[in-house]
Amino acid sequence: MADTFSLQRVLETFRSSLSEKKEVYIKYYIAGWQELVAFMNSLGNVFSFISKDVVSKIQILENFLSGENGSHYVTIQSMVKYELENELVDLTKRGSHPESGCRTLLRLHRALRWLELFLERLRTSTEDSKTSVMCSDAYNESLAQHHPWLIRKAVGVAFCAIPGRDTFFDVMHVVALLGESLPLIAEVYQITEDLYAKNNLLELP
Ligand code: 1PX
Repeated sequence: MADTFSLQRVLETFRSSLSEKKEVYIKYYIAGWQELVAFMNSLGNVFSFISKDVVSKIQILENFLSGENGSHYVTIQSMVKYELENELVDLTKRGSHPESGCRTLLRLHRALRWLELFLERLRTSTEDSKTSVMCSDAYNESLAQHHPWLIRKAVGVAFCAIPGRDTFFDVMHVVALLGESLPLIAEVYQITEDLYAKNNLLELP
């Protein structure tokens, strides 16, 4: 399965997620995540607790998108507006909307930052760099701040099973593409980050 992964496809999917007005289409945003999940699954069972969580979050967003209010879930911008205006978000503690689109997407958004940091490390790494170290450094700098101790421990175990640098480059095919995909992922991340910051949504429970 690993050889069917292409960073090119991830790149194209995230590129399609940006509208001309720099809004982010949820349909393509989650499609990008689906590609990443497929890749993670190919790495082995150690990662399945991580990919299960991503899959369940993708599913929540897909359900909104195909549901009766789907038209409000076309972009991240329209989702935020709709859910806030209709009080569909638990803002400070979990209550009647524990699985809002806003809080669900926020989890993926934070993980996108991990990906950005990891790929940047991979891009600038040298032959003797260790992927497990790049992974955990990127994790400590991003997602770890939002995870309790037990999850951080489990994640630490998974990191030990990460394939080496050569495997990553083999699987990703085009090293040069990293330079191209990073700014794009960073842009999607930054647009979402600014939107969430403007609406005070960065700490949703
Ligand atoms: C070319 C390289 C591609 C690598 C692709 C791999 C993409 C991995 C993305 C990981 C996404 C993790 C999403 C986590 C979302 C989350 O924070 N969920 C937690 C909170 O959710 P809740 O609903 O309870 O508020 C949840 O508790 C998470 C549990 C699972 C642990 C997540 C650990 C993430 C570590 C990221 C490192 C992945 C290593 C992949 C190896 C390539």
